[in-house]
Amino acid sequence: NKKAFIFDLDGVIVDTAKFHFIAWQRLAASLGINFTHEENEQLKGVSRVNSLKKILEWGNKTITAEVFQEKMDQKNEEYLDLIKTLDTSDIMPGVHNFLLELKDKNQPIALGSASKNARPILEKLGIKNLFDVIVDGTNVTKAKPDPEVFLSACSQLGYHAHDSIVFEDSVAGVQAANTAGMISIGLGEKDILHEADEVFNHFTDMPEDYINTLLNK
Ligand code: B16
Ligand code: MG
Repeated sequence: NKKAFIFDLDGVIVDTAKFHFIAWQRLAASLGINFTHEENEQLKGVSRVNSLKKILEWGNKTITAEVFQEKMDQKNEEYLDLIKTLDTSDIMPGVHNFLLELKDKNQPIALGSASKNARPILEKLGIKNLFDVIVDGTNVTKAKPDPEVFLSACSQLGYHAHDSIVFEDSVAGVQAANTAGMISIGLGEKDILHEADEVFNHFTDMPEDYINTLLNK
């Protein structure tokens, strides 16, 4: 009995969401835009370019294409600076064990992230070799909630969408998994991720033998 296990990166494997938030907040401030926590929720899982478009929209602001590119670079530099010291200790609770258990059960593992920084981050965390397939922001053309990233991951693993399970912390990502016809497991708050098939605060909150439960779904 096998399934394709597909993991989002930011907010699922590692708590980089808070660093994205700080970097976007500074960027928004540099444009004279106030950026809230609620707005940040809506940017989770959303690509860099679409995130900046939304911030400008919310702030009622237009900038030239040149400045737009500058601001995207500025945000990423800020973000890279914030995540400089990431290491194994920054892996979210229970994730490492969950991945090792999957390996032990010979289950295929993929990453499905919108981030263009996914590979260097997995390397910093020391878990890149656990992934059979990595699909990230450098491989896809359509951003979440489009299912492209997850469909690409499952087909590269050689699985059907209905035999795939996605772990996501973002509304856009849960929608992408659902649209693809995959099982969606939300990591975070139930009221925000209510579209997911099941929601847990952390991997450590999953019931014992949850992997077997999932394999029998
Ligand atoms: P980057 P995920 C997403 O990663 C983040 O949730 C989102 O906040 C970020 O803007 C996006 O990646 C792009 O990231 O600027 O590093 O290319 O959650 O899909 O792993
Ligand atoms: Mg995420």
